[in-house]
Amino acid sequence: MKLLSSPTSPYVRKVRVVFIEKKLDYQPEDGNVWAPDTRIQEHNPLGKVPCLVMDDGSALFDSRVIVEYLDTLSPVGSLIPKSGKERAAVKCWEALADGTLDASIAIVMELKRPVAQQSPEAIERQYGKIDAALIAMETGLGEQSFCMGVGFTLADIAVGCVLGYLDLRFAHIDWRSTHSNLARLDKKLSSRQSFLETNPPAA
Ligand code: GSF
Repeated sequence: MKLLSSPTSPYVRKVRVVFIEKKLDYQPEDGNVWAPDTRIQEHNPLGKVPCLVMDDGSALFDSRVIVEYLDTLSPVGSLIPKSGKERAAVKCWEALADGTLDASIAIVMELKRPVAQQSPEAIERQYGKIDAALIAMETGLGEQSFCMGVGFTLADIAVGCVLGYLDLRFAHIDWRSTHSNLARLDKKLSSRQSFLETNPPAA
């Protein structure tokens, strides 16, 4: 399997962490989907990474679909509960985390526009989503060892990728000083081989 990726994408990192946690092999293929000569749309019409290209040439996207598929490939370290409310709760954690990434990237993209075309209101609205999501994660995690309680799941991976992305692109947000539960989780995740191996390069 080939993973069309980029070095700093937090959605890509989520998939790479799952590959490593599940002890599954893959070939990373880093690229720049913004480059004029990108060929990403040969595999993902949406033009986005991550995109998993299977040995038969078929493609899977987006990151949620890919990680759900990877979790079925190996009995090693199940990351998503098989059914019911527990499964839905893990995927809701992932939706909360990915939505925080969506808001973060929306700000990054808005700030790339010429200043005269930037919308402070649009940026503020996205920051509001990030702030509310961090509070929800902090509260949901609480004093527990992991997001879902005692066991490590995809929820922790998704949240960990958000925290790492905030450190990469939003170093001015001192989330650790106001979200001590998340700071504890981040410290714990950062020592896992899967997070060590996928640390994004400095901005
Ligand atoms: C989001 C992927 C995405 O926005 C997922 O995989 O979960 N819902 C999707 N990827 C960005 C790179 S990055 O900012 O992480 C991407 O490929 N953007 C290119 C574009 O044309 O939007």
